[in-house]
Amino acid sequence: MSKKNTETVITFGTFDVFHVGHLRLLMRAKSMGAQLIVGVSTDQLNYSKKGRYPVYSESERLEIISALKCVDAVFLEESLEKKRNYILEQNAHILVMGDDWKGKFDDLKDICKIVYLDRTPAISTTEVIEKIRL
Ligand code: C2G
Repeated sequence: MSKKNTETVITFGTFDVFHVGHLRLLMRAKSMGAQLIVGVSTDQLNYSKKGRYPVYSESERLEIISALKCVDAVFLEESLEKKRNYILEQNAHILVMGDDWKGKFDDLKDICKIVYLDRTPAISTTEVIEKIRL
């Protein structure tokens, strides 16, 4: 008899101008465990990292992500450096990130399993914004 997977998966992202690359990442993350918890980065974190605010506000992005069938819970990610605290607070067993973050969070492998998934090619929020601008 196979053992039931009861693991909690956690992932983080901005998920601005939500697209199919985001959806596929979240669906694959969910398929690795029983629950998927998503840390949605704050407007302020984006500003400090990218020098611009997201198109959709953090409350709109939270609302969209929390409505997805594959997502069980959401919270706001205020700082990239707080990942260890978030993982421990949420009792997560597996951290999933897209491979644009490959290697960046390997120092957390003492508290959870780390999996980097391939990004969906040829789609990004920046490209969608550019397409609409043209
Ligand atoms: N993604 C993907 N394929 C794409 C675009 C994005 O698989 N074509 C994945 C990213 O690799 C990431 C997730 O979707 O795992 C969210 O992407 P972003 O919103 O761009 O997240 P980012 O701003 O990189 O996250 O702690 C991380 C921060 O929250 C920032």
